[in-house]
Amino acid sequence: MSADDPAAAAAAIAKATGVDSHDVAVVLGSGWRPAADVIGEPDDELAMADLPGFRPPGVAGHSGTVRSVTVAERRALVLLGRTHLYEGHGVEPVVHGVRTAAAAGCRTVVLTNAAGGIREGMRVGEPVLISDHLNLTSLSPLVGPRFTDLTDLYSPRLRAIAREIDPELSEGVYVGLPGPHFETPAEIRMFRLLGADLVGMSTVLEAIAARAEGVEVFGLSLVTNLAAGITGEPLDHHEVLAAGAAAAGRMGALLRDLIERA
Ligand code: 6GU
Repeated sequence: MSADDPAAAAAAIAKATGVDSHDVAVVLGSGWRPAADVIGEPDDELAMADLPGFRPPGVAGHSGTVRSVTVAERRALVLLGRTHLYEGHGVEPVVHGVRTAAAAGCRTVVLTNAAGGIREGMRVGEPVLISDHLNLTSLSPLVGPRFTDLTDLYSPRLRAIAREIDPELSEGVYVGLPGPHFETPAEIRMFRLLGADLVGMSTVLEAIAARAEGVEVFGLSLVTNLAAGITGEPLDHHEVLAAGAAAAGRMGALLRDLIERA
């Protein structure tokens, strides 16, 4: 086992928490930090810096810890922060959290993110279930002849459970881009023509890596701003954090109930 092997990180988590196997992992994206406390009090909280293969995230709104949280009969790993492609370390660190979760026993991964809303009528602060994605990073986390099927990548079963919990939830297609720049208004018009509803800089590679591990994937975007050219206002990372703080209660409760029923 090499030092950056996800199995090494899973072993470190098992040792630090005294828990052999976790059930569900939740990756909290930009602005989602305030939802963490609503999921539940952590039994343990570990610094990503102390776990093999993790790169502490450098973005505001990402704190870089892994919590072990008991939710009813389930034990969840909550990753506060993720590594993005735009940090420049390649694909491996981007999917390390998801692979570690799989190695730690998780059969379900919940991927959350902050997204720009493309679809007409979307509002800032609106949560949207990811129904499918367009991977426009031009990359794959898989190497070699691993011809992985991505049909129903975002679990219809878990989406149905989420809509039972929160019947107001809509669904949308998420475009994943490398960033770190936002899109031009012309690009947003193109994505709309391609059937996209949401745009962001994460999630798609993690979802593919999770599928390849046989893990059920659930994706949830928080619309933190309307995509370029829709309002005429420039885009700014601070509105991402503000929208997250405002939606934290509703989002944390949804995640908690979903973990319980996943
Ligand atoms: Cl508008 N674009 C991208 N690429 N990522 C975002 C976003 C927009 N809003 C939040 N994250």
